[in-house]
Amino acid sequence: MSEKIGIGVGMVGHAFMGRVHSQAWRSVGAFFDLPLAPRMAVLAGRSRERASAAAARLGWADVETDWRKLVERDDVQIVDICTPGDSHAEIAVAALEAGKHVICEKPLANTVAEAEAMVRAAASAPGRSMVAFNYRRVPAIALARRYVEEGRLGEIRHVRAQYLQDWIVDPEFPLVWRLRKDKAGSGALGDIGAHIIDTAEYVTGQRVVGVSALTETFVKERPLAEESAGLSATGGAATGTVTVDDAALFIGRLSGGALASFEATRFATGRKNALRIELNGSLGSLAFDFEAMNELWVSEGDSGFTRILVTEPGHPYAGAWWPPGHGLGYEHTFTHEIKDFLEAIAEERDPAPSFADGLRVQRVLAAVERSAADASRYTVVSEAS
Ligand code: 4PW
Repeated sequence: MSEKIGIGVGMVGHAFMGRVHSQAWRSVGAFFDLPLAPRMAVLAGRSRERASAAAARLGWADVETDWRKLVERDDVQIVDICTPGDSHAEIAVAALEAGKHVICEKPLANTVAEAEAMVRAAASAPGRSMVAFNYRRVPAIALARRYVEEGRLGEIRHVRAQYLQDWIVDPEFPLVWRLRKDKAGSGALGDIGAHIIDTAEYVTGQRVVGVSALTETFVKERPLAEESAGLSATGGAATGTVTVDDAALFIGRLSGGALASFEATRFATGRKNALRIELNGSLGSLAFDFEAMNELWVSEGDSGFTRILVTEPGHPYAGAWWPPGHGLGYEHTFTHEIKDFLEAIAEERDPAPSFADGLRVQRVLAAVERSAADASRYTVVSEAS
């Protein structure tokens, strides 16, 4: 074991993402030999009562009710932003200006202008910054990237990316913040579509350079949310208007010449968290589905697809955990993300994905929305009845 240097963490927000990030901060040092030892110094939440209860449960030493106080504290060197998108830019810019390192949940911001401000702040600040696209840290996805980098798939011609969920299929499911443009920026597009854009770019090493899109809001009015936790909620009798997309479909061209299709929806009945990606190259293919996240399917030559169980010590991240075949879960992707972030800070280099990577995804999201809103780009075959 090398000598550890303590580093204080302040986390803003303690809902779904706050819980899973807490788990990562708590466990990362127990499984990875890191130069920095995170101290879970302070949690910020608007209600002192709820933040204190969360801090006690999740392992944070202290509580603030104003994120600005957290950002100013001397015992905080890293600010972890786990709030809805409408506050990302303000918190991140303030934290960077205060000299902190920043990790921020995805999508980076609610608009391209906000994301640009974050990139500017990151470029002129001493702290390191990272956007939390955790699915890059699924061992099978990191292994897929290794395959592409090694040239085993040849030239990539097709990318098929989907992120399918079904938690809002019921029209009585309440209008939670993820369904409000003012809080979330966009709907399925930004919340889960952003992940498949990042995953496609990461695995292929190519950039999305153009898109053509359709979006839809299937349920336009919903009960107002009274209580919500994670992806579940209860609502009352009053209703409100859904101001984001329920589903976004788009095709795109990647910088290396691949043709890509993307589908992000929360209306894929029966699909709970199916982040899927398939690549077809001149020498082979690979396929992944998060619902079987320890598996990568690979086709080389004319063999058809065979399954690799991505739990071997030589596979990305896997060796730090359990013996082969024992498998990892959702929470480990965040532990891996925090591990990579801490290593980058210690080695004084920029972590990936950077805020600039997050801005690039933000530009794709904005292009999808522009394309979907442009009726001239949609060719009518016959009028829908
Ligand atoms: O991984 C996904 C997140 O990025 C989760 O399934 C839910 O959708 C919560 O936020 C997004």
